[in-house]
Amino acid sequence: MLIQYFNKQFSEGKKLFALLIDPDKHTPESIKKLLVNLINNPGPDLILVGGSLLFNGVSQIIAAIKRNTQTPVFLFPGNVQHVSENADGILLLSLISGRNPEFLIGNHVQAAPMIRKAGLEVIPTGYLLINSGVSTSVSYMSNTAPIPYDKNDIAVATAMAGEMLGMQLIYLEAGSGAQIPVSERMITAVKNNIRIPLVVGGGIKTTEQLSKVFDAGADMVVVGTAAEINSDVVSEFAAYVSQRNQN
Ligand code: 1GP
Repeated sequence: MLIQYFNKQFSEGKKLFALLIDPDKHTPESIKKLLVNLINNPGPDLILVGGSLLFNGVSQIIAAIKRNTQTPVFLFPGNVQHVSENADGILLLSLISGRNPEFLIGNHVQAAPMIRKAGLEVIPTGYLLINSGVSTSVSYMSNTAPIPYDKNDIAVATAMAGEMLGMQLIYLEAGSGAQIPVSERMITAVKNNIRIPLVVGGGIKTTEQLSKVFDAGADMVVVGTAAEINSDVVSEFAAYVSQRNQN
């Protein structure tokens, strides 16, 4: 189980880097180019595939990813249509910052039989959308309001509730393409109040930002947009994490 391996890494203070691939931004050919470039370089620890709104299905892209890398591929679903047996597992997101029952249980009920049939590893994930100053796709598509940027107490209480409900990860999400990532203060406040690993994503574009988010307490960081703009950041970020973990 990948979560057991990850938990062991986190218990040793290691940091992990996940690459988010949006199927609408790639073709099987561009995926091959992206991943072949990583063969002799450090790569991500995990590849997530998904998005809040997709015009393309996820299965074809996952198949292309798996032809070109051994890195585990997990679904990062925006809704029930994004389940695919080609993946190794799924971050089963509960949008606990919101109050829309469809993203707390409705989609999960519809997806459960498909997930079980596909034999996917399931990682229950408490997903908290944090306001990053602009309206995001995930907020609009999920019809939920994000937690205000500076309301650390609300984020802490929500993450604690997620842990108490049995989630195995807490994910602080500023939204794909966010202008600013989740604040370091909020990351630290949440990290200090939960006993499960903390994932942070949204708006991380530079190694300096990556470093600050890890320093604040993130165990795993998810990067999507920066890698779409410049694919070299994938090996750059992976090399940074690898070196950091050796120190
Ligand atoms: C979005 O957290 C991820 O769900 C990644 O965000 O695309 O801004 O890196 P970016």
